[in-house]
Amino acid sequence: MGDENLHQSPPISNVDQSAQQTLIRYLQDLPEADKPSASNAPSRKTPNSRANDGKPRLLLMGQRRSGKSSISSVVFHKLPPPETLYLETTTRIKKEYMHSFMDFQVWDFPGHLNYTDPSFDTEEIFGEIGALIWVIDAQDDFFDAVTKLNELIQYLQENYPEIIVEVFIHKVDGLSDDYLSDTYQIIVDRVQDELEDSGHPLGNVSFHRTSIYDHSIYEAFSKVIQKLIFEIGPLESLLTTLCANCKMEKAYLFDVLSKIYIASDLSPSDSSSYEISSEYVDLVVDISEIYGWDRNELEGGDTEQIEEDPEVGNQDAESLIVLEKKNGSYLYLKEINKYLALICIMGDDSPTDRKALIDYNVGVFQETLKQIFPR
Ligand SMILES: Nc1nc2c(ncn2[C@@H]2O[C@H](COP(=O)(O)OP(=O)(O)OP(=O)(O)O)[C@@H](O)[C@H]2O)c(=O)[nH]1
Ligand SMILES: [Mg+2]
Repeated sequence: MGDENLHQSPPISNVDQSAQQTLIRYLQDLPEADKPSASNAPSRKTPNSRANDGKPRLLLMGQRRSGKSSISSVVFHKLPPPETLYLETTTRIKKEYMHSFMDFQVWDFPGHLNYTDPSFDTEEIFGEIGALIWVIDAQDDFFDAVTKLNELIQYLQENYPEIIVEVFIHKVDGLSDDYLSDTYQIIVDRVQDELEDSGHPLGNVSFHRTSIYDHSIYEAFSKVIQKLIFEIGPLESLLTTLCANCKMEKAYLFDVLSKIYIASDLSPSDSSSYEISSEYVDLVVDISEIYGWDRNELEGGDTEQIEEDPEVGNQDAESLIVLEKKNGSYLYLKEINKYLALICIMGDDSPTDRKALIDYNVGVFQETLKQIFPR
């Protein structure tokens, strides 16, 4: 499933160039490279957060029954998609706090909420937002939803111009390819035309085709979250260098529990690579649930005790290193820390003879990442 930007968004990452070079040198087998000092460590602010508290907010808005609560439940709570049929309509804003490689919040809005109502505290809602996700039910009559979206975009551009708007053209399962591409084009054109007619700039509006019944919803969320990661530029550079050094086809850094990938190398990506990788993450999570151990207890714990106890392992994340042939390609997975896993698609030739080199480079990558996401 593809997405399309109306406008090229400005680069979000402002990480100091010398820090970026240091990170890249780390990966280029230069363990003696200077470590970025603590004072140089990238501050974890989000692009739009006026509070600069580093906790981006994702607002899920759209018409009634468009699928907002289903999206939140499936992606963040692992609700099986068919069970969303039994979700009740949302009557008040549901705020959820996600603790992961970075903390963020997801606010699920009731469909009927009217932001122009004087009782609606717009500053509280839009003042510290990371991204606004507008969900449109593509299986229903969507003209009203598009009209409301246009009004909202215009309101935001006048009052909160820095907000990123992400349009999820949702429930695309069950639609024929032709119908879907027509629907997609109609929605994009209507937004574009209305904004042009009203003299507003197109701004940062992106469109995604999504469904909770396949991987598209995770891919769309991944792209939204990536726009909120302050360190995305260096992360992508690191992954691209890793791929070049180890002859990998594609590398993804996954948030294990949500299956959102927070970065990938800069080579073109296709949905099938993401699908293979995310299914593998699922498998590993299932195995970890049986054989894994809870590392929460070790946080800030006694290092000596950890080292001595072979049952507990070491201070680093429990590492699962795998080389397995799947769908004609070898996959390599390494758990980076308790939230993140690196998955690499190795291509056709057998990477077993390069495994030591790959392990070494991935180890260096892991060390570097600790400085970006220190938890
Ligand atoms: N076919 C299909 N149905 C979906 C999808 N996502 C959600 N639904 C269905 O859409 C219906 C409405 O979903 P909700 O998540 O409750 O919608 P909502 O936007 O939260 O609705 P309100 O809380 O009333 O504003 C449910 O029956 C879901 O099963 C999807 O991707 N495909
Ligand atoms: Mg709801």
